[in-house]
Amino acid sequence: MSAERQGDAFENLLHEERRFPPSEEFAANAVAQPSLYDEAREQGTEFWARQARELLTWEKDFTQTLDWSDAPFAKWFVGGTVNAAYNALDRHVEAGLGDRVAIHFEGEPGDTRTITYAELTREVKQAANAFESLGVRKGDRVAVYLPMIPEAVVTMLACARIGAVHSVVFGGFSADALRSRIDDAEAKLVVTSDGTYRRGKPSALKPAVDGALEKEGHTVTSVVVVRRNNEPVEWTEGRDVWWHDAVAHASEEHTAVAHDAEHPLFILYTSGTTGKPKGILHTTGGYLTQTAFTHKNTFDLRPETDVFWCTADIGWVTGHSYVAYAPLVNGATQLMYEGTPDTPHQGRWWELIEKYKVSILYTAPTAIRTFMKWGRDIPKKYDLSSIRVLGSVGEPINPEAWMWYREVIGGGKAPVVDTWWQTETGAHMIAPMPGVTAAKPGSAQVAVPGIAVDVVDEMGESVPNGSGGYLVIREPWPAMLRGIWGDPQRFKDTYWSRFDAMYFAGDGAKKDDDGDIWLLGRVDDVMNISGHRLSTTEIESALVSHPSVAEAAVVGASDETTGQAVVAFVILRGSAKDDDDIVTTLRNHVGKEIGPIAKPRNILVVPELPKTRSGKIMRRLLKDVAEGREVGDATTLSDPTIMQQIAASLRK
Ligand code: 6R9
Repeated sequence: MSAERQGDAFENLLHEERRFPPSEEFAANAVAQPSLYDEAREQGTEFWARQARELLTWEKDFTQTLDWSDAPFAKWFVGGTVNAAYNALDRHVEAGLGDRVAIHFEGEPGDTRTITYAELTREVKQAANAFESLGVRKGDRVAVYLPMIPEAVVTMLACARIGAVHSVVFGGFSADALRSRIDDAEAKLVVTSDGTYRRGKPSALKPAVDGALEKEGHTVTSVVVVRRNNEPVEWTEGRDVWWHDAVAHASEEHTAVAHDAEHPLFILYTSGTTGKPKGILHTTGGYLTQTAFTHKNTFDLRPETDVFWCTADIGWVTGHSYVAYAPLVNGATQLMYEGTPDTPHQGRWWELIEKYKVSILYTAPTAIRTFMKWGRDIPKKYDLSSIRVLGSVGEPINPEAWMWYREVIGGGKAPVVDTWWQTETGAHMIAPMPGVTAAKPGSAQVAVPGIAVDVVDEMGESVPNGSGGYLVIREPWPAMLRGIWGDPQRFKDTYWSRFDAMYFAGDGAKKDDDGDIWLLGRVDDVMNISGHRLSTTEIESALVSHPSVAEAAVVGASDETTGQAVVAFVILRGSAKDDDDIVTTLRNHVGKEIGPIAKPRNILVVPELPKTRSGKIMRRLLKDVAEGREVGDATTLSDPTIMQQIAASLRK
């Protein structure tokens, strides 16, 4: 869909009249004051140099803030050396904060662990020693396939400590998806667990790792396995080692060597418009600076007293930036929860907030809409008065959900900060500052201080207030991706070729009459399901890989709960039978190929697909069908009667 068309659909949002300025008290004491914007404007990149020195402890100071001579490949904080794990851990212990709780962990079955900074530091040092004794060296890649348990954070920080590059693969992805990511990054080590708990039952992870490594030709030499749910697992002697053998017995002494500011920190795969996922590469100094800066300012962080809870899984970028890194770099206390929001009951999250006195909650609109569906009576049963700030991320938050969030969870007074950013941007890029910005329900509003975002038209010209177009970023930023792993050309083509000297985000956006930014969703073929990015092509490839399917087209249709839902149109092979079974079979097939999150909500069997003369599937027409609208202009189809044929077949 073009940005213009999307803009029309969201026209009503621009007439949002409600404003929620911060209370006087909040504004007066806020971490981020209006002067932050002035400083950022006046100081240019030096603003970031100041933040880098203030927020991080450098072993060697940098000599140049930004080297953009090889654009779009940026180098930030040139000449500086820094260790991410030292910044997240050791320095807090050295400063006498060793007894502060770093992580309150709550398992789905209700088991708990309280881990102080001193304890977390010790465990990360042990893990670093264990990984090194398994042959992991600086620059090696480590695949992480773990549930939301503390060992996930320990593993990521242990890699960072050594200078090994972690590649976290979401635990919901299949063995095949894991294997392709292991192969692309040529990972040496995999860290996993026997499994986790899901909806009150043990759920396995290790079998997917075994499946991924079944076929020869991979680069993995060891698999470290955390015991979590005590389910029996298959064991490959010589390759598999238990975490409690390898890590718990390792030495507690480990010196963090500082790495170059541009040393790779991690790779995180995300969906692109083609089937092959992109390995987004982040490096150390700039990433840590901007994640720490935004965590502190967007959320008005008080590390001494706040309890921060970001509900994202570490398999997504939000779980990297705002679980594994920023909260620890800022010395905060955070909650980590393993399970689902409705186990054992639909009030679990609110019970946790009451129990741990969570003061900052950061979650996704899809979760908020689910809670709305369950009803406000459930959260009303709990004491949520500890909540000070509410964050939203992952997709546009509709004004109804925004209002509900503020009223029901935030007691009608906690500021809601809607944060726009991407795997590629590493950290918040557009977000109100809770003590400065008068909030508007549904809008992410303004660029983070020091960040240059704009909305432009087809020609790359900045659009006036009241108009829509494409979201771009005009200046390099510290946490920007440094490339796509192993594919510099794709990096240039995907982000830097649509407009001259601007980063193309792939999102449509509008500026309202005040110049505030409203995000309108993706303009490419990437879908956003419950805040998770999936590419249409990836799911189409999975469908077509089934012997019954001749052709497939996938669209993201708007869905009240998940934002978008996967709707698939398939043409069956002559021999296949069109019945209920085939739909179930294909849904499960996609689940197996990619992961349960990618299972289509609907699969519609059709006789033909709408294609242009050049053979490109016109997904916007299918989207009209999927969303129950009258079908738009179909004149460029090679066969303009196709849409009637499809409609007729669906009425059958
Ligand atoms: C952090 C994250 C990125 C895509 C992005 C956009 C959508 C994220 C949003 C939002 C509207 C927000 N998105 N936050 N849209 N308002 N506050 O989600 O990263 O998984 O890479 O997804 O998500 O479409 O382009 P990632």
